[in-house]
Amino acid sequence: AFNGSWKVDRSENYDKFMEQMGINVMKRKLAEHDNLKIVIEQTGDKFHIKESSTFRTKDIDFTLGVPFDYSLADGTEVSGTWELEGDLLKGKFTRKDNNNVLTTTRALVGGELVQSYNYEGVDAKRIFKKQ
Ligand code: MYR
Repeated sequence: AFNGSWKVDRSENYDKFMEQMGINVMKRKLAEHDNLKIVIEQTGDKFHIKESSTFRTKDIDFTLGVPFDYSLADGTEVSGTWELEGDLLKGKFTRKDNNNVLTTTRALVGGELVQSYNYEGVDAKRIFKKQ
């Protein structure tokens, strides 16, 4: 159900979230307009994700419940896991530089893909439309 090509349409509180992540204002301004697109291909419990934005293109492979490494667009490295709970994808990732935890979820809401983020008490959302 998550399968498809998704393009970011709008964000909520993303600037504050990135600020909490320690990202400077110049990078935050660029990141607000990153034109993020993700292509999701799920086969059983395996996911292949193609991420593209003004910053980079990246291929990510993971299996539900199996930890993997990922670097954020600003170079911050995290390690963690996605799990499926009902219709909700739940991710829990730990920053390698300070051991703080970033949680994130993906859900389908009214035909849109809603990705929520939490880091150190700050919540944000990015909402994607199917292409
Ligand atoms: C994926 O499923 O797309 C790859 C794994 C995602 C890991 C966690 C993503 C958090 C991204 C937060 C970006 C915030 C930049 C400050």
